[in-house]
Amino acid sequence: RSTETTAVDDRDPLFARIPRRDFMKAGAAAGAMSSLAGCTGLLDSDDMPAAADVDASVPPGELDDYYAFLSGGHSGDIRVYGVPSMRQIMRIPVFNVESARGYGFDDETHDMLQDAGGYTWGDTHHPRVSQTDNEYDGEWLFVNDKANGRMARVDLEYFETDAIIDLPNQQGTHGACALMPDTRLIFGVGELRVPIPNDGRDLEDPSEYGSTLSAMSADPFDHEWDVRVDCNLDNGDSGKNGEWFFTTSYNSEEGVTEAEMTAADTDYVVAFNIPRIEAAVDAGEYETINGVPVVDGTEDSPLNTGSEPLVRYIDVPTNPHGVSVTPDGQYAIASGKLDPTCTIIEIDQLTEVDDPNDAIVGRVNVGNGPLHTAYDGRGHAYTTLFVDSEVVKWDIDAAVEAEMGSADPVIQKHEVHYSPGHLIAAESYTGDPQGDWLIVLNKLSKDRFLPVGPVFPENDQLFYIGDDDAGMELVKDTPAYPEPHDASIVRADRLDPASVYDPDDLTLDFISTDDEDNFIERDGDRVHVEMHSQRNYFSFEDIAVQEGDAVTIRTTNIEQTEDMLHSVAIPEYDINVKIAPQETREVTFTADKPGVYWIYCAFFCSALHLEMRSRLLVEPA
Ligand code: CUK
Ligand code: CUA
Ligand code: CA
Repeated sequence: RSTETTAVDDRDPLFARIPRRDFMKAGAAAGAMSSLAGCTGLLDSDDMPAAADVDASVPPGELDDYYAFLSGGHSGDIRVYGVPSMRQIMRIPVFNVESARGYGFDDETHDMLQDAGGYTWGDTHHPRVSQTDNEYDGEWLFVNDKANGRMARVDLEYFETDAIIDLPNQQGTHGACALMPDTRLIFGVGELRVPIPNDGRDLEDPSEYGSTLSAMSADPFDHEWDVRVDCNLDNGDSGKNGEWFFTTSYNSEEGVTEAEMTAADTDYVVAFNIPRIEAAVDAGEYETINGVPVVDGTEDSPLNTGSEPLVRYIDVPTNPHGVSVTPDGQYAIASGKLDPTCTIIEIDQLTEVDDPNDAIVGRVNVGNGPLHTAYDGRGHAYTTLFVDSEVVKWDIDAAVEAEMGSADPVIQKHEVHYSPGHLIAAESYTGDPQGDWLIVLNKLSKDRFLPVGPVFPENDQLFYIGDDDAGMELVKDTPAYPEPHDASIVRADRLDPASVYDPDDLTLDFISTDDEDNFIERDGDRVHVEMHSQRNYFSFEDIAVQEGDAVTIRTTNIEQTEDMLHSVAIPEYDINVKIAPQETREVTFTADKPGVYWIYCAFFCSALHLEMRSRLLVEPA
């Protein structure tokens, strides 16, 4: 393996580590993407650099080619990595409170978390970036909360969570994905069957439980409607032309115990006909539950009869897990989990056939415990094998042509360390995967890192997959704090993050250095402070209040220099409000403890950072 980096001067900086080729993807990076749309399936790996020529080290001072957004699992956040370096660049708190980013501390983010249920944690699994015309547009990231039945939106201009929807008819939002090609709707997929509404009725009657697919608009981020089904729903992915949304179901039995949920030989891929469902909503064919229109998509629903059923139930081997749609939109591929096969469903057939099982056009034997499948845009699928601790590369067309259950389409198996869940290839969820990098999210790391006690990190393994002759090549191990489930890998030039705030994007007015902007005002027992900060002061040396006052402190960081952050930290009042350049935030608290409290800045901002402070004086009542 060459560790040398090729000279970068005459190359597109985005592909600094990939030698130039007469390379359609490089042309795409230069803006020719639209004219190439649809032909990328014709690429073979001769257009990609050989494995031996690729260097994933990314030397100091150089930038990565891709962003990877990994879910944090029950940490409740999103992690931002650079690929191929696998350096963790940032974390975005979503359902968790995070002091270093002031998230959950200032009034706006605190109220957002309170309005979304007031929980202190969530369980993020599926971070999906918005797309336009089946390409990432870099605007939004959406992610689920499997713990509390919620969906969140992250603004990728500021890399911060700006909206959370609590889904009242759903417990355990697992799958999450936008409707392609244009992110017109966002779907949260309800995993845990519960009574709907879950208000104490039918506790002991699981046959009355159900789950929902919930649809939200992207911007504004609003809950639009639900579809109710009897079975559970698990992972989800969208077709590419706005018609079908797919989820797996492992509990078609409507069971409660593990034995009941694994009793049947088959479960479902559930295919939702989105235009039909929307027509039903428009026609008023729904019941309003918890303020949300809920359409009946159960198997016995009157809406599921006739030539265009709302929801189609496709039988697949018992307890499937992942489902993902091929980049060309032709197939939905479901992974068997308890069955060693992946089932290939031809999407266009779903509107042709009477029996939805007739849309199954292939079944490939990949190995033990298949969970998730990713794509390289060259006609290959890559499936994780949880039980075998392997990734298997196989040929999609060959699998459609082969006999059902054949292992012949398998091209290569590569061991991973250990027990992989998701895997994700660069831009695999779009119509045009890049075909160079693949990250495998391993649940166990065992012996791969220095021991750190009984809680082990996970292991995110980077593979180079651009060289079909050399095959998949393991490039590096990366320890991960528990626990990423899925990721989206997005070409860096598709994002355009802000480096300072635009005050017009914020709800609070900017507080300048003008005297009239800066004041301490009392109204009864309410004290309102407006101040600004910059290196190395806050507007007021002292803020004097009475014990019991309700105090609001609004602060603008007037710095125009990027990367020059301050915060408003108040010891023993549990407050740390981050203020980035040109940002205005406020915090409200009750001054219930008399004494002297040094308001300080928690970001090390200058040589006089420690001196950057003011006194909060709370006079006893
Ligand atoms: S995931 Cu949520 S259980 Cu396989 Cu898509 Cu890990
Ligand atoms: Cu501002 Cu330290
Ligand atoms: Ca089952």
